[in-house]
Amino acid sequence: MPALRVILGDQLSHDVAALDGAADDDLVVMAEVRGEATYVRHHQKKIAFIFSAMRHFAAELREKGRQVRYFHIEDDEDGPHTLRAAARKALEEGRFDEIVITEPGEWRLAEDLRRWEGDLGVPVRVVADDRFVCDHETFEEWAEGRDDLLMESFYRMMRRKTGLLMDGDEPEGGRWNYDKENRKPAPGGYEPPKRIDFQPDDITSGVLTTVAERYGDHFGALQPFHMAVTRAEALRALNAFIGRALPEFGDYQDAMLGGEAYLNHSLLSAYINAGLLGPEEVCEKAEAAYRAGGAPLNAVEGFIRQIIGWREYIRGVYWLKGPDYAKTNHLNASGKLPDFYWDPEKTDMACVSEAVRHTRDHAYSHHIQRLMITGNFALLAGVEPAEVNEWYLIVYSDAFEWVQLPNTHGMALFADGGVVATKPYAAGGNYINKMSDYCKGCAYSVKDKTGEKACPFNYLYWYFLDRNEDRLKGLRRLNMPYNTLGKFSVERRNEIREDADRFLKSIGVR
Ligand code: FAD
Ligand code: DLZ
Ligand code: SF4
Repeated sequence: MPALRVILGDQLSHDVAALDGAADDDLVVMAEVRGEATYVRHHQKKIAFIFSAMRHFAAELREKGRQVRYFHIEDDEDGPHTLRAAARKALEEGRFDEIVITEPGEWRLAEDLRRWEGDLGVPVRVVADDRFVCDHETFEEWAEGRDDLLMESFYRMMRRKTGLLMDGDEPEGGRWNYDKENRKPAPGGYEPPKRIDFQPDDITSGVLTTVAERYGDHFGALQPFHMAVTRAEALRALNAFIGRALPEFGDYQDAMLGGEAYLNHSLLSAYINAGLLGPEEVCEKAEAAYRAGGAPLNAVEGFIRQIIGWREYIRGVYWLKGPDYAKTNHLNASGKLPDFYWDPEKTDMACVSEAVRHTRDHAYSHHIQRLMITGNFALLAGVEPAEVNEWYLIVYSDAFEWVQLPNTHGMALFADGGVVATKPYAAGGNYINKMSDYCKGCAYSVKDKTGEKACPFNYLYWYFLDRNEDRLKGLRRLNMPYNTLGKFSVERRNEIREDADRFLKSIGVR
């Protein structure tokens, strides 16, 4: 008897493991379901991207001769509301002797899958997701017995494993990491490369109408919609990035510029995470550009490190630590997420307003905005990790829990007590002023350290160190700021506490 082969919304790769060895009479099941579209109130653009990419992928499967049972969200009144219910409905419509599914990217669905066999009455075969460079066993072996899970050592293992940017056994150019060269602010008048605006076809237009009707009250701008929704389009986006933006990707990786959402970033995360592009093919193209003299080593190494280093490492941590990871709250943060995370007009902080505006308009903001603006602010303000995690899962088109959670909970909030980061990524206004042009147009003064007009990042930074002294003072990499704080007078410390308290109350964190 044939098998049911279930493909999830982020498994849109023609070589996905659930399709390995598929017979002609096997049935592929894909389902747009309200359970997935609303378990958190995803950004409208994120839902549109996933539904449109799913519909295009199903059409491609049919063109290749596969039989596909596709559940559309428009038929949701009478249709299944969960992925398990979709599988049940497909089973009722034919005779199948097993379900094959690629392991999902979230604990929530992995746990649900454990109930499928008993509930549906057919064997369920869950196959490993081999679209990653590092499998679970390799990551566990690497992590075993280590005092700390330093990304850099994991990354070197991945370089050796893939052979990317290797010169025999040595790293290309003699160094593993060129990060020091990748911290330049963008010069005044810098014009970032142009991006391809993909125009919605009939399928995407239909999805946009449906999303507007059903999820129009979710956060974010649905229009204009210019994302790639097929592998062919994603490949065009990749090639355009390699040709236009990669050469200066390294230089301006940490930079921020008013009005510029993308700078030299690749915008490929949503496509890689959904399965339209493979992580290794992306890195191979970047390496080929370097070998052909089209991009410098600092840019290409920096880019490849993000993918075979950070991305694989983050996934490893998610599965290694398990569902309890999200329950940690090392800094005991309990504040409420300020309203301005949902509305950029509700804050006078130019940097935060800009990051939230990009997030609202594009379901995207680049790494430094996520880490050093919205993440840093939530860290300094002491917002409860669960609220921050949910925000990040909702607002970005590339957000799936396996990648969102360790980045937010660990890297940005230090809520895991230092699994992912060796110290909190906390910074005051000086850092933001150095790496951006935001402060020039801000209602606050980055030079002022205390008082009504002072940049809130300034006093919140010291207040953060002050209130977490017991938990953080022993960290070697915080010796310098704690030495400085130690020299502050009692009056100055009190002034910082008063400013912070006043400000946090005014924005509803307390
Ligand atoms: P580029 O800057 O061009 O980087 C190239 C690629 O490297 C990305 O496409 C991505 O695949 C990978 N990458 C880079 N950094 C990371 C990282 N830290 N973890 C995993 N992959 C990385 N990334 C997500 O894919 N989904 C998320 O939900 C997500 N949430 C984040 C939350 C916070 C608080 C932070 C600090 C980072 C988060 N990231 C997340 C990582 C990173 O910010 C995004 O991958 C990146 O901004 C995507 O834009 P890009 O494709 O232009 O990336
Ligand atoms: C994020 C998402 C959304 C919005 N909708 C669907 C859907 O309707 N059907 C589906 O199969 N997947 C969807 N996804 C992705 C899943 O929620 C989930 O995040 C991933 O499959 C986990 O790896
Ligand atoms: Fe942000 Fe402070 Fe600069 Fe304003 S002054 S943009 S709040 S860092």
